[in-house]
Parts: sequence; structure tokens; C-alpha cells
Amino acid sequence: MAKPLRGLALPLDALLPSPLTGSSEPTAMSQTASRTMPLDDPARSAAFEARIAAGESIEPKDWMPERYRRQLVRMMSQHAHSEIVGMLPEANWITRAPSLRRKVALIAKVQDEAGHGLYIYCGAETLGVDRSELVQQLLDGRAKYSSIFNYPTLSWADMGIIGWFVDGAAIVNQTILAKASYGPYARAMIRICKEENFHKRQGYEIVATLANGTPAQKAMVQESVNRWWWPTLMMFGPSDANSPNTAELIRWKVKRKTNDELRQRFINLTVPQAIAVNLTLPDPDLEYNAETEDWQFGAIDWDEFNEVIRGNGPCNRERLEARRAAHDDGAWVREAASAYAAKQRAKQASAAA
Ligand code: FAQ
Repeated sequence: MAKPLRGLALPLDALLPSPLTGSSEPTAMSQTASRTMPLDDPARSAAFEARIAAGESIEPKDWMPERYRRQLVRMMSQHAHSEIVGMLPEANWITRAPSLRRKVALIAKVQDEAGHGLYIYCGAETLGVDRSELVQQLLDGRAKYSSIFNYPTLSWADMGIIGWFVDGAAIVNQTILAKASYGPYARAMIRICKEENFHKRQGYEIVATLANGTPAQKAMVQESVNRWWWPTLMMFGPSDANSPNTAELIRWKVKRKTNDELRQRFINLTVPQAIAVNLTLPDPDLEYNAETEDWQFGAIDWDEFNEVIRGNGPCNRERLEARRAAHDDGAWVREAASAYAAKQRAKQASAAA
């Protein structure tokens, strides 16, 4: 397995052709593992900081401080895991979609999330880590992924609410990440946000249809709003006062807005959308402040958030079991891809001989 390298990375394209390759197969990164870069040093660090200050994009082959590289690996791998685990709550409803049109859209959406995960894993690999190593951390329960995907999907309305709230929150967060200082991450976000916009619209359309439907449909969607509102606000992470990573990430222009700023932006965008479809957000303290032009909101239950990220949310165990089963079921694909790659290499070697 490839060891993380300091400051060395490959262009995204170099890693794209091998999405199925398992850990037994050398990756583009491990094949180049000998090209290590020097350790952090003050002159290089100062030049790096100057580039960040000038708003330049940092690219895989550029020198970067080890801490910057690690922060990006942490954030990007957690993000990729979230996309992959995030397929599970909606996949539960594909067989129960109420019409062919809804089923086709849901399948496409879940498939898009898989694509986002693979895309971001590829981006993380440009920082010198091996995807199989990152996936193993997820399967071992060592890696974090978004808290939101540890909640169950109990009704069809949840498909609408996930699109509207969860993809809506992801768009608010990722539109800003599209300006992140690390080039491969920023570029991945541009494409991903385009697809998330479609996801949000299909979700809001489901919500609007149910909200204008029979009393039972309206009650179903309101109940779903009530369950998902607060966990969605938690997606943005702890409040700024309790966010150990924000200050450093803002300084390096990886994050351009803080957790609280993005949470507030999401609330400001979402309240009018709820009013438009006659749904009530479950927060008696929601109140418009004409001076700040913000919707003020009530207290978030951070104990619940902390429990979920510690592995004790309603579905944490179920989600990891599902990922482990899928990984085991896919072993034959990885083995077949490795065998095929070995055969190709042998063919090329004998042709060159
Ligand atoms: N869940 O110091 P901070 C999606 C952790 S994609 C779990 O504030 P940071 C698409 C955090 O990692 C959703 N853990 O951290 C979709 C850190 O732990 P560590 C995912 C969380 O990095 C839609 C600790 O708490 N999006 O939804 C959470 O500055 C529908 C301290 O926190 C991204 O990953 C949380 N909610 O800010 C898919 C976007 N919040 O590593 C399917 C990229 C915080 O020190 C269906 N990531 N933690 O042990 C980010 O923007 C940031 O990493 C934050 C956290 C904002 C998530």
C-alpha cells in the first residue's frame, strides 16, 4: 500500500483510469513513491504563504506544507466517504418510488453521489494517499463522514426532504469550496455543484407536490421536515467557537466561510422556500432580523451532534455494515480488474521485448 508522500502528488488524470483497482494493484501513486519531496522548510513555507495570500491555486505538483496536505486529505476523504455512505438512505427507497419517473430520477441521483465520491477520492489521491487506504479507514470505523447520513429514511417524503435540505446544504457548502485554494478540490466542486442543483430541484419538486396534495401527503411531508431540519443544520459542523480546524483552513483559503456563516446562509435561503410551499420549520425561535437581514434561529442540540459523530447515531452501525458488505461483495471486481491489468502489463512487456 502506498505511503502518504510529503507534498508530492500527481495530476488527477493520471489516477482516473484505475477506479476499480484494488489495494493489491500498484497505483499510479505507489509506482512513483520514490519521488519524495523535501520536508517543510521556512523559505518554502514563506513562498507558499505568499502564493495563498495572492489567491493562487495550489496544484498537485506544487510544494505545500505537510499540515496543509494533511488537512486536505482529512477533509476530502471525509467528504468522499460522505458521498458514498450518503447513497444508502435514498437507495432504500428506489424499489418503493411511487412512479417510474420518480424511480428514474432517484436512481440517477444515487448514481451521481457514487460518481461524486469517486471523483473526490481521485482528488484526494493527488495528495499522495491511496484510495484503498482511505476506504479501509471508513470500513474500520476510523474515518468520519457526514453526520446527516446516520438518520433513517422513514417515508417517501424523506426523498424530497433529502434533496431539498441535504443537497441544498451541500450546495451552500460546496459552492464556496469551489473557490478553495487546492485546485483539484475546487474544480471537483464546480462539476459536483451542477449535479447537486439537479438533486435539490428534484427534491423540492417532490416536497411541493406532497405539500399541495392530500391532507395525508401534507402531513407526511411536514413530519419529514420536522425530523430533518435540525440534523441538516448540524451538517455545517460545530459552531465557530468549537471548530478546531476552521481558523487554519480559512487562513489557507481552503474554507472561505466559517461553519456558522454557511449555516446562516442556508437558513436564509431555505426559510422563504418553506414559506412558499406552506410548510413550517420546527423552530419556534425562527425570526427575521431586518437589521442583519438574517433569520435568527434557536439552539442546536450539540449533544446529539456529538453522539452521532462518535458513532452512536440512529443508523451508524447499519451504515457501516452496509458499506462493509458492499465492499466484500465487490472483491471479485477488484480481483478481476487487477488480473486484467497484470495481463495487459505482461502483454506490453512481451511486445516490447
Ligand atoms: N459530520 O473543526 P471542524 C453531501 C467533524 S456531502 C461529521 O469544524 P472542519 C452530498 C470534523 O470533521 C456532505 N463530522 O471541521 C450528498 C472534525 O473532525 P476531525 C459532506 C463532522 O473540517 C447529498 C470535527 O468535527 N460534505 O451531503 C461534521 O473545519 C445527499 C471538528 O469540526 C463535506 O464533507 C459533520 N456534519 O469543518 C450526498 C464538505 N462537522 O476530522 C448524498 C467538505 C464537523 O478533526 C446525498 N467538508 N465534523 O476528527 C467541510 O466543509 C468541512 O470539513 C466541515 C467541517 C464543514 C464538514
